[in-house]
Amino acid sequence: MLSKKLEAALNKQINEEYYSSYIYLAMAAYLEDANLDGCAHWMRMQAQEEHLHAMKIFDYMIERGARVELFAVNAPPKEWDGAVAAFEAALEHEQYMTGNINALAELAITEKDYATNNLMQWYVTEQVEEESQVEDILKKLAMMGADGPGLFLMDRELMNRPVPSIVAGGGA
Ligand code: OFO
Repeated sequence: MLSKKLEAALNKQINEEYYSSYIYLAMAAYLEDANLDGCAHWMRMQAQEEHLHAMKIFDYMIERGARVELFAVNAPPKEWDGAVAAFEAALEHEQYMTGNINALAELAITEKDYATNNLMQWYVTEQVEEESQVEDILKKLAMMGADGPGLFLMDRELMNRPVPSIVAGGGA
């Protein structure tokens, strides 16, 4: 059984993951509108990945006999000041998510729930990858130039992002 505190915190995190999915979908819509199909594709894939992050917690809670509760998802912003600003906002968002995950891992340890801590360690590793991926895109954009040919090339590269999947206990 999960403690009531952890149950509430995990339910909140499911909502945070859905908000993440929503904000990336909003960025995809914004970038589609700017004719940056590759950047938009990358954001769509990220939105799908966040859905998988939410479902991994959902499935874990069911397995532990906890009660999943779904809350309303806040509306994300609609506009950013260009592709670089959208990726900067993505990085900022991932840093915020890392803070949430760290707090959950800490709570699991305080509650002596080592299985939940183990699950959270998966997310801790995942967050390192998530932040690093966006940082990498931002560095490349800074190197190649964030408008004109640089952005055009980056847009083509980002089109190659594969559809995410999470295998049991594994990564996305
Ligand atoms: Fe992008 O983060 Fe989920 O957890």
